[in-house]
Amino acid sequence: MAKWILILAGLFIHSVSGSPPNIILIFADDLGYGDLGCYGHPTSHTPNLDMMAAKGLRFTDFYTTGAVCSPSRASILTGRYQTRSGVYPGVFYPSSRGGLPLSEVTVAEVLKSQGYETAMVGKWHLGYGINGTFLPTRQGFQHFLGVPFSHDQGPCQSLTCFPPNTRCYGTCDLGEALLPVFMNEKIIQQPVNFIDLVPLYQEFSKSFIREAAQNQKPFFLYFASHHTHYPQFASAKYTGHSPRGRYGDALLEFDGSVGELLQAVWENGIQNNTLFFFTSDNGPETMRMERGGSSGLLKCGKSTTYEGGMREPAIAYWHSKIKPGVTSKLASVLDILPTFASLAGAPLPNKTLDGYDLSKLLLNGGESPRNTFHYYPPSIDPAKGIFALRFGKYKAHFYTQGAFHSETTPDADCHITAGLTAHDPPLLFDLDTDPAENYNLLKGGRVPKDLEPVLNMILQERDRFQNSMEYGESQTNLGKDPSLRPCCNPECTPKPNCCRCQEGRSQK
Ligand code: CSN
Ligand code: MG
Repeated sequence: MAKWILILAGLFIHSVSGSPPNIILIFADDLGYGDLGCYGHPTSHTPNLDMMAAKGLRFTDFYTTGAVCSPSRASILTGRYQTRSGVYPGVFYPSSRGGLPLSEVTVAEVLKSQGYETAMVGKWHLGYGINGTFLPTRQGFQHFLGVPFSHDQGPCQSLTCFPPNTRCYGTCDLGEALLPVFMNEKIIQQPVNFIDLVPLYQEFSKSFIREAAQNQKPFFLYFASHHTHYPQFASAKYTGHSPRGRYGDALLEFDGSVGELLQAVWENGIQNNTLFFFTSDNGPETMRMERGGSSGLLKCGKSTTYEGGMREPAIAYWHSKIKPGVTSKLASVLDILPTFASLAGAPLPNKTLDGYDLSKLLLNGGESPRNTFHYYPPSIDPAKGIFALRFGKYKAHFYTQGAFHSETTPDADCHITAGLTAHDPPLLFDLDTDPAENYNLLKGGRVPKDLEPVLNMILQERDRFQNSMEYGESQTNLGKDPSLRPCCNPECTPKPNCCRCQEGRSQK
């Protein structure tokens, strides 16, 4: 009798407080601020993301922490700057010894401990290591289907572009390993067949959603797309269908996969209890010219600390919960873990976090607790620290540097020839009136009287932040070991060409 009362009371409390929401976190790769239809691109077709933007909350001032992949991915999963986890400088390679340290607590671990079913699909890029030490399955994801690094980190000949046997666009010579597809910790295909890859991801994602819904288990799906990173590819359904060319086709396939996730949620009747969050890991590779992405009106792109490198499109969509709107409140990938933890009623990890709980901003149109954002370059050097600081509407650049990834547009500040330059006083921009960072408010290093108080606060915040930062040991500098490159036939020779398998069977 007492037992039944307890169970009934438990059910009642559960229904009053609402069950924890399902969360689908969609992360694009190298997709810029200007690449989506809903962010103003004239020839991108992104109807599903545009629908999410129209019916959800679209962010205008959302930042990623890295102008390249691995650091952004470390931050979105841990709620911490990449300096703390040691995911710097640069990115991981297939033969890197390091990875996101297992001592870090990921949002998947936070949600799993609350009873969530957790899965990851797509690009990991947070290390592989000896015997797969750093795979997603070791970081809180119960299921993983995907590639552990970037798809340009395999030799070009492993890329099956469309139509088959066509040369991939550009140079594709980062070749280290034939690209493997992992199911959990096992290689099921090597090299990747790009034409079938996204359909494979979709099947996996849909059955994960269906099973969790049928078992009435809350779930967390981290959908980390390879699109729209170079070299662009798309399955037959999408190839040749975008007026924007090959980049547009890749984007079309990405948007189509978002549409299928939406459809799966609707089909399972869980739309009132499922949050979709979309953003991208870093700005566009403008050096790919018309085959690269676009940062829209923002300055420069990937690998720079200008806005185009780190300000990203972002959309929060939750049918019947989040009111449609646009927010210019500051937000970041750092805020994902605290926000998701709050929505799930999960305790925060016992770690120094750099993110804020944005659940009030999402659900009640409330304020954002964030008023600052700190910009680290890809080549983090503790002696220099942050390159730039966002303070309210102002942005100060203490260092600027162009980059190879931001070549070819007419703005010479973006190019590799624009070497590392220190600015004292900093360059100062008002991003509300000048989001393109065209007009330095401290021209010729002169500080107008009315800007002195702002500049002082900025310098104080910089010092406070730099003094409080605890740098973890660099994980990307632990060296490389070619024997770590994933191979489905571990004993075969000569590598990497002998590493060929299909569904676990070796291919001769
Ligand atoms: S990234 O792109 O993974 O999206 O950051 O595929 O910075 O040396 C970046 N890099 C390979 C890449 C190398 C990538 C680098
Ligand atoms: Mg990237």
